[in-house]
Amino acid sequence: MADYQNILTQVQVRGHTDYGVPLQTPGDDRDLITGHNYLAGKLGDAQLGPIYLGATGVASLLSGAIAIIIIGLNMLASVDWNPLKFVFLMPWLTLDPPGPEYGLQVFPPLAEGGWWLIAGGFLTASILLWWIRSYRRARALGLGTHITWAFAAAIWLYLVLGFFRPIAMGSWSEAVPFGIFSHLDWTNNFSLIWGNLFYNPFHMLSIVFLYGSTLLFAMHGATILAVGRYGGEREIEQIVDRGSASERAALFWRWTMGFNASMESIHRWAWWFAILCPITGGIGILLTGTVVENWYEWGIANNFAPPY
Ligand code: 07D
Ligand code: 07D
Repeated sequence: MADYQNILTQVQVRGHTDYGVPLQTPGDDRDLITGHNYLAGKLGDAQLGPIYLGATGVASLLSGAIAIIIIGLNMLASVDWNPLKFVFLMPWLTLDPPGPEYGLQVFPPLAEGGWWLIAGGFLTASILLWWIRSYRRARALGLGTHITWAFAAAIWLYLVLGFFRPIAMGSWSEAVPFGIFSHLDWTNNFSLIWGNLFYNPFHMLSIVFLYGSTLLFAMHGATILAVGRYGGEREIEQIVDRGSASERAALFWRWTMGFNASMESIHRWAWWFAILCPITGGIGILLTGTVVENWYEWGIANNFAPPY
């Protein structure tokens, strides 16, 4: 019998089709289409489905598809409808927001940012509908809504970048373009225009939580894998057991650094680090150009940037 089951072991998590627990909300019937896939079983559970679409799921996918089609057609038009160029030049293609002359105008000419606004509207609707879907699915299963609120943290940064800050600055031209390299150029220019984002304390905090998240994820993932041979993936139920994987994992960290997170608190640490990355980041972006014009000069004025 296999004693633990995870990536890179030869064990496939594959049993009889499992349709899941009965739903707690009446009328929430599920699609019963399921299947099994060998490659999926290499990475996680081999069972695919049943997937729940529902009204918000369908509406979200539809809005997302409209956004992608609008972006794609605009990109295709920019290479004279040449499908080969569309594929090979993809990283350089872009759909830009309206220029500064249009301010916050709701209907700028389509070719001069109008399509960007429409695509952005559909993309935002799609993301918000997906958020509602994640909330409702969690509730239907009787779960907490931690995943939904973590997603909301990412949506906060997305909305600051493309909606709240442009409104605060009085121009859609402040928003991020839709494009692979164009959004990198935007990011670089943003830092240059507003005096070096490195001196923005909220960019610093966001980096702290970004790096911290990877560190915590590595520590926790590694710890559980290391005690997998003692059934460590049963984390919570072992919390008070002696001699268990859980106790060994805790002792490892107390031996090496004097302190251990508990089996429950490590997940809270990870959750807070992850959500604080885009939360602090969004605050930093919102302050830029609205409250602080130049982060380097702000750093000098506050005695932490070097006045060369
Ligand atoms: C691995 C989960 C899967 C998600 C993936 C992304 C799209 C976009 C759209 C062609 C970790 C799917 C991508 C649907 C296709 C068109 C029009 C998540 C995983 C695989 N960025 N960014 C990328 C987005 C911003 C920055 C890559 C989105 C800000 C830097 C990808 C947003 C700033 C670098 C991408 C967004 C910024 C990237 C890989 C939204 C500051 C890179 C992302 C909606 C935060 C990296 C060429 C990834 C890269 C990269 C998507 C916003 C900076 C295209 C959807 C404006 C510095 N970004 N980004 O793996 O390789 O995320 O770029 O806000 O170096 Mg970005
Ligand atoms: C983008 C949240 C929104 C995404 C959502 C997902 C879809 C598609 C589809 C899966 C990522 C929607 C998904 C639509 C799904 C499929 C199929 C989260 C997003 C809702 N920086 N920087 C950060 C570093 C510099 C700049 C954060 C490091 C330079 C700007 C992060 C360095 C300049 C902004 C970070 C560095 C600069 C940032 C992003 C080093 C450029 C931001 C956190 C070592 C020259 C953003 C306050 C995040 C921010 C941001 C890291 C350097 C510019 C911590 C490590 C100085 C303009 N930077 N940066 O989670 O919040 O993003 O800043 O040099 O806006 Mg930076």
